[in-house]
Amino acid sequence: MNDLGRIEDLPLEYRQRLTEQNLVPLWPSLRGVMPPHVPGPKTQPTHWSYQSIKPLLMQAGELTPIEKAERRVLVLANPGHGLDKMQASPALYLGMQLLLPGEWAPSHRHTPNAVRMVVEGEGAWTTVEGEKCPMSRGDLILTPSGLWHEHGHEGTEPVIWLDVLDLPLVYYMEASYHVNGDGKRQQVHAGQGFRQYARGGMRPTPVFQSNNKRYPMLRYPWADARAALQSMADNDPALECVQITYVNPETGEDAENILGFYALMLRPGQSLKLPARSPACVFHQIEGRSELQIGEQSFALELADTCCAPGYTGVRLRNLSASEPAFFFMADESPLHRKLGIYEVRD
Ligand code: GTQ
Repeated sequence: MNDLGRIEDLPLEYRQRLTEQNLVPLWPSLRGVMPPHVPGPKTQPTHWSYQSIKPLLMQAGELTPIEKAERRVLVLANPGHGLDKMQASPALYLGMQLLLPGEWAPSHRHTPNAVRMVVEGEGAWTTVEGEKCPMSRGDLILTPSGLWHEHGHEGTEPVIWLDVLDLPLVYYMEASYHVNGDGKRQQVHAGQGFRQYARGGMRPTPVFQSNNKRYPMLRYPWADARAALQSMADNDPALECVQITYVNPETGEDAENILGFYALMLRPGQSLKLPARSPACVFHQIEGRSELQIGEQSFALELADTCCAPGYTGVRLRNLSASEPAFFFMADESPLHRKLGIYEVRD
């Protein structure tokens, strides 16, 4: 590779004249913005332990009333980007949210798309555009861009969930904003997408009414996702990667526009090598214990732990139990990379 000219090679007076006109010479920075063969990621492989997060989140519950927080969240920030950037990867934001019994996080809507993966506790719900979605461990609930949503809690124990948003990207696009509701509870209407679309391969027939909702399914119960994975594994004992994608049941496309969401099962004792792909990816342990090798680094994942892998990096997953399956929730930037035409699989 030939060496390109450095900024220091240019006379100071010339550099100053460029700056005055808001001009920059490309060649000293060309290799930096387009490095050879692989990008230079800021995203570092990072592990967040749920056992470490939980007491700090409970303490936030004592320190900050919900009225002073609106959303009581500790953000899982990737040190490679700087903690103040509040991002796990270029497009992924992760937060652990606590709602205490009787609390209410009022209705609002915002441009970033969000999902919730329920980690612990019963009795909370999220109402999305009038559809009340109960929150149980492992359930995935969508709150896509522009849809009104609020969280409430009628149970007796704290409820904690993982928020996954495309906030870093939408913020970078200078398109991130929110709108508050009228401070009242949403009117709840009858009908729930997870009942309407209760079985794969069957969708409601629109004889009198069209099924033209952009987001027909807002809650994906863990019981259904788990059963789908288990029956895939039973159906084909040779199937290496037992994984499902959360999709829009009307179109079969990704559930949201920018981030992709998946559940993955490792059989007892299974080790699985995922190829290096261009998008960054997040792994959250829903059941079991595992070891994750991301590039050269290894992490031990306990229940409800979360890990982030940069793009262009192979990931090896290993179930640490010889008798029980392990389950992960995953989120990645694949839909975005595909739309941009930059999606790649390397090996
Ligand atoms: O629950 O609506 O983690 O608006 C960040 C922003 C959660 C939410 C977050 C939000 C929410």
